[in-house]
Amino acid sequence: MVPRRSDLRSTQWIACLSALLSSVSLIGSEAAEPAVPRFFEMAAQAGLHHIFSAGETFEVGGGVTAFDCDADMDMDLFLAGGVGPAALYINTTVPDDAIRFAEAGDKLALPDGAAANVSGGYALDFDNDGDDDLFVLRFGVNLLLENDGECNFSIANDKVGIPNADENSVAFAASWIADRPDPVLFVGNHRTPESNNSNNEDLNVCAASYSLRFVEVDEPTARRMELITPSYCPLSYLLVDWSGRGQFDLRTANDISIVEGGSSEQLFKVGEALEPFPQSEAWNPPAASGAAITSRDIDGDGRPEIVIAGEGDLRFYVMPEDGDQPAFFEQAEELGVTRLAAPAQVHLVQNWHVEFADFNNDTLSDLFIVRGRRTDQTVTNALDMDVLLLGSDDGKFLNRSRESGLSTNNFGRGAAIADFDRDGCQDIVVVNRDSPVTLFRNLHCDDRDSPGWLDVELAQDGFNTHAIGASVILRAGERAQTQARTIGGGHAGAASGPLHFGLGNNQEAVLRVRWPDGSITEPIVLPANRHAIIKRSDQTIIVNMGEQ
Ligand SMILES: [Ca+2]
Ligand SMILES: [Ca+2]
Ligand SMILES: [Ca+2]
Ligand SMILES: [Ca+2]
Repeated sequence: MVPRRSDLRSTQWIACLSALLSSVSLIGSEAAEPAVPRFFEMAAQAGLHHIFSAGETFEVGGGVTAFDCDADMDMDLFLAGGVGPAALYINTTVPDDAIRFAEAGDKLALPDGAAANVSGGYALDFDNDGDDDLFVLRFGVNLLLENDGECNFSIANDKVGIPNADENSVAFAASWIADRPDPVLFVGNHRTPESNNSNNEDLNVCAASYSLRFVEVDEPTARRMELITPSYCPLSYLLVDWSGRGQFDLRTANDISIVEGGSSEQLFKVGEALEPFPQSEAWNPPAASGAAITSRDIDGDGRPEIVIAGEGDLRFYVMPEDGDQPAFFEQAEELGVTRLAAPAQVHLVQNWHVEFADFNNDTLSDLFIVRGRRTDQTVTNALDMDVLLLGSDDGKFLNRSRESGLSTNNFGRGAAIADFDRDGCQDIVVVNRDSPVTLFRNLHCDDRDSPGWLDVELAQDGFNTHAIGASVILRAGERAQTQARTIGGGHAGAASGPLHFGLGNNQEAVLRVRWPDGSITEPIVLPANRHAIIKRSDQTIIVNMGEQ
């Protein structure tokens, strides 16, 4: 028998995985075929016209942030432009109508030249006023853009001590640590600007990466820069609660092709300082191969799995339930996520953004991977096709790229997944190198009988207004789902918004929130198909169910 997904809980199971899955084809699977969500590309129709131009400089990068900069619950977009200008688009979608965006680059109010040379960006409310601000990753001086609450931005670099130096930043993460009111920022740099623009291999060196944090709460300008070292040209940072206990450590995805002799992926303990995990604590660093990271608890044990996408096959790291050390098992082969293109040429595949989401709302997480050749690659178009993998009941993933209509052969880079028309189904925006952005509307919720869903937005008084570092543990029917609210991951950008849960045929879900300080709410029962806001105010939990 093939184990049901909810039973995938023990290390024993992991040990047996290969044997079990290799027998699937012989005994046949009882798992139901997942419903394939269909997507419709509508960027131009939605008024979204934007190109990321790589030029000679942007061998990597090309991110997009989806965030709600005017607090109207519609997700807006900040898009990197490479050698061209970055763009801001405001979501002007009217309920029950087609997705619409309005270009609003003037609201970025950037001085001459500063809108160009943007690799990506991430949203965070750095000043704790409730509005998401923007950290803009650049080939040049990075920018922190403060939001006035109506998507009007102004440069606030001095408020957090952003270095006034040229960088080549692609990776970013942020979190609020301990009782400090200000976030710690993690900035990952690729090649040094000199090295990036030179054909001289002797100059092929990774720039320094660093974190920025306050030293003294009483001295708001006193920041400490701490090097994240060694730095192997990271392309993505993600804070991962690998133990399932609310302690988020920094996982890096590093570019495969830079460091002579090879480099490894990294995991840093995040505390009062950053410390690389020693191998003596079961952290066995794999060789670098990453362009993006995503994380989600796939097997329902409350521990996150991690997927790293880069050159070649995906790497799918499973965290055993009872481990108290970061001893991940690489299980890509067993889970069916290798050789997604022509087998003989798989080493040529360049994956960029990767992200878990439940696109068909069946409670099983799916996986979306953006692909596109690098500027120096010549490969067949088939290897540029983006990939949709649907989670299935037996724990494996099924490639349904073509059937979904998602697969295009643009040279994709970054992406953001969000519900842009708030119909309950997750849509996707993809940044493409040297060709227009694509916007895929998910048609799955157009069917009246489609499965239920729940969007959960977290808020709290005081600092860390969006409860970064919180987790939502939700049960719908038999299946437990855990999602963490983090800033980071993806390729040079990600969505910052509500956590989206598919509920399958369940009419309600029971959830608990583990807040960043570790306190856990009593169970909250919520009906399906709502955009719920759960706010903690003076230790009182306020649930706003939103309209149906
Ligand atoms: Ca908005
Ligand atoms: Ca703010
Ligand atoms: Ca699914
Ligand atoms: Ca949608």
